[in-house]
Amino acid sequence: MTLDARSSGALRGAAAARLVYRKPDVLVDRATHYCPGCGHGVIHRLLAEVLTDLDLPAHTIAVAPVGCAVFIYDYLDVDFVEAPHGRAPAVATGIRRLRPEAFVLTYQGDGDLAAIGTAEIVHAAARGERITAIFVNNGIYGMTGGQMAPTTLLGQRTTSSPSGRDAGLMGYPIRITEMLAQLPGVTYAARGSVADAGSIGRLKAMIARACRVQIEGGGFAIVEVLSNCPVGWGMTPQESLEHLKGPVVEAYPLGVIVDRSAPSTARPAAAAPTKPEA
Ligand SMILES: Cc1ncc(C[n+]2csc(CCOP(=O)(O)OP(=O)(O)O)c2C)c(N)n1
Ligand code: SF4
Ligand SMILES: [Mg+2]
Repeated sequence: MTLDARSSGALRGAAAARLVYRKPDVLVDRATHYCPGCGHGVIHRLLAEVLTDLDLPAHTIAVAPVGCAVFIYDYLDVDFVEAPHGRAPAVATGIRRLRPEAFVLTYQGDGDLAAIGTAEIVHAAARGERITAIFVNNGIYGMTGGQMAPTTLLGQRTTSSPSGRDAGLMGYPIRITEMLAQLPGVTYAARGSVADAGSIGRLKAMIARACRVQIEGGGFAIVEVLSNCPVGWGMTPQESLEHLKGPVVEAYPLGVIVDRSAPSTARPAAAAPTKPEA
């Protein structure tokens, strides 16, 4: 084959090439510190995609958590403020008040949001703060060595419940997103999962909805993400995804819990009766 024939073949191949995925610029091109198979990286990528799709990166002020995702500010190229553990909603409230035009995003784990910061998240939701909260429920305190969290399943072994979580001694798991959803200040609350491709697609739609609620002037919006912590759960990444799809989803049902931004499904009011013609 001549050089000309080879290069024209390459050109035809190039013309036929179809772009199927492009890494959003806001997702920084570096290796993460997460353990192999950890769900945090998937959630970061979805956030990068949604922020890009909605043209939000330049307007975003995000609040970083304490926990395994503490270095999220190294992976997403948006402005960040680091909050003490549990205090992201309070820090986000301050940002909201000072920068009413900003897109305000919080990212917290379950130890962070559902234990150490219970008061902050409840009151931010009750006030209907116009923020978008990402709540990563991996059922454990990942960063500090796998201690029990409020979300830990009954019977689950952790480093602080080595014989398994016993309701009599340690209480029941908390479905905090359902609790928050009762508050009228909460415009949108949903729970998704990173267990498989289909779930990840649905989760992306939930994150996009929670961001749009803020853009459209709604109140507090939260997406709980059921995520895996293979190291803290003592499982391989594959086993942890199966566990996520089974017992975890059974305890924490997936779907939209409340959407007060949705157009009313009530039938339009009937037209006022008119006086019959004489
Ligand atoms: C007020 C306070 N209490 C405790 C800690 C210690 N601490 C740091 S990370 C962490 C657990 C984080 O768990 P989680 O929020 O679920 O995040 P994950 O690592 O599981 O993603 C704890 C207890 C702290 N830094 N500050
Ligand atoms: S300890 Fe768990 S949550 Fe933390 S990086 Fe490792 S797998 Fe992820
Ligand atoms: Mg956790």
